[in-house]
Amino acid sequence: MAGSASKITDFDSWMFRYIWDQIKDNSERFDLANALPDEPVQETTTTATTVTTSTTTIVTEPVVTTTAAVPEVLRAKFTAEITDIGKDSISFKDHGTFNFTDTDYYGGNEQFNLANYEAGDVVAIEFEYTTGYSGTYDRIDKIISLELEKNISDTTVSVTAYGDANTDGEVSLNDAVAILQSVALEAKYPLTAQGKLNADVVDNGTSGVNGTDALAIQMIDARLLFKEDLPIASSDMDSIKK
Ligand SMILES: [Ca+2]
Ligand SMILES: [Ca+2]
Repeated sequence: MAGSASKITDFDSWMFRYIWDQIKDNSERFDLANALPDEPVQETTTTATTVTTSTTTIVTEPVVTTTAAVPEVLRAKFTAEITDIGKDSISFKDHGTFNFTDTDYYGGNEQFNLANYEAGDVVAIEFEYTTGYSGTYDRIDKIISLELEKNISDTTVSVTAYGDANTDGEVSLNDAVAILQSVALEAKYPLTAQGKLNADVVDNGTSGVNGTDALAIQMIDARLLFKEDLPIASSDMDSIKK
């Protein structure tokens, strides 16, 4: 019987021709142009496998590129003027521009918070930064040290109220406390540039801010002195104390 033998027989050939003739006679019923079988299924599978293989190869290439651009952590230390500062980038004169994209870099230490600085300030800074990350510039990851060498604001700030060290608009014992705290532990209790200017009430401009300034404010609270007496020379204060 046709199809059941392991070899193609004359009967098979005859059967095939017969069927083909029948189909041609009914050509209107069949799409003969597309009657031939598709590519053998096995070949199609082989082609698909090849495509898959080559796709895998293409995917591998960017991985290699990424590996070559592994970020590198470096350290920088210099004293320079801040020439420009935005919400996520800072430029130093002769030292380029860096990104800082989060708040972790200053570890909660406000002295290291770049947002507290402005263009024109001169800072001595040491920090770790990452190269080869996806941002525009190298990124500052951690401030090691940061000191303000020259505050651009110093030349523009003027006294708002002598004795108002905490700049709340009042002259009170709180100002004396703010002064004493900053004298004892400036890193933790710093006065603002404005506060420092207001706080130097005794021997203004020559003595800096110290315990004597706090004492003068305590004397105001005790009505031994008056706000209008400020600033005052230490010699005048001594005569009042006697
Ligand atoms: Ca005050
Ligand atoms: Ca003083």
